[in-house]
Amino acid sequence: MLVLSSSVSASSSVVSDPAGDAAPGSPAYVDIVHSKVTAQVGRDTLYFSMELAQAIPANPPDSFLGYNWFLDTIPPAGSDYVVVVRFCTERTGAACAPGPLPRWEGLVNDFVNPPRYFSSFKVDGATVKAFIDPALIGSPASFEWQSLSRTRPAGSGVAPRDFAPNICCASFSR
Ligand SMILES: [Ca+2]
Repeated sequence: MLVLSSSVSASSSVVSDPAGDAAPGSPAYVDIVHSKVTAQVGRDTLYFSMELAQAIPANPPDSFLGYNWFLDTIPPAGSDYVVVVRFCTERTGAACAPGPLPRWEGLVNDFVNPPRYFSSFKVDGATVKAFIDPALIGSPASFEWQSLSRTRPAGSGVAPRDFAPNICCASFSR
């Protein structure tokens, strides 16, 4: 089959995940059904998206929601960056940046430096979208990745609610 690429999307890494496999008691809007990384070469942008089994409420009743893509860009194996879109409230705890609550925020965490916040994200019904300057993650040509969802911050001791892929990792190259 001959494939002609005419759009800005050049390469994608897509993971499908079953509906209904999130941690028991979780809302369907943390149950991942698709997760994807796409290189938007014409814009030198990496597009991260996650589709959930149900639309995220416009005003979530949750104290916290987190949608994360863990990226392994540098050997040896292990996460070097996390792309995060999260919903922060007065009940979240200490995990979020100072500012008015509740609100959504996007950030890249490299586990060493302070988080770098970005505004190029969108919570669009059942899809969470983040558009990242590759320089924020060290401009890798390829990386391994795994996405996950949370209803409590990482430091809370509450495990992620769902993973895609369930077993680390998917491979992306641009
Ligand atoms: Ca799922």
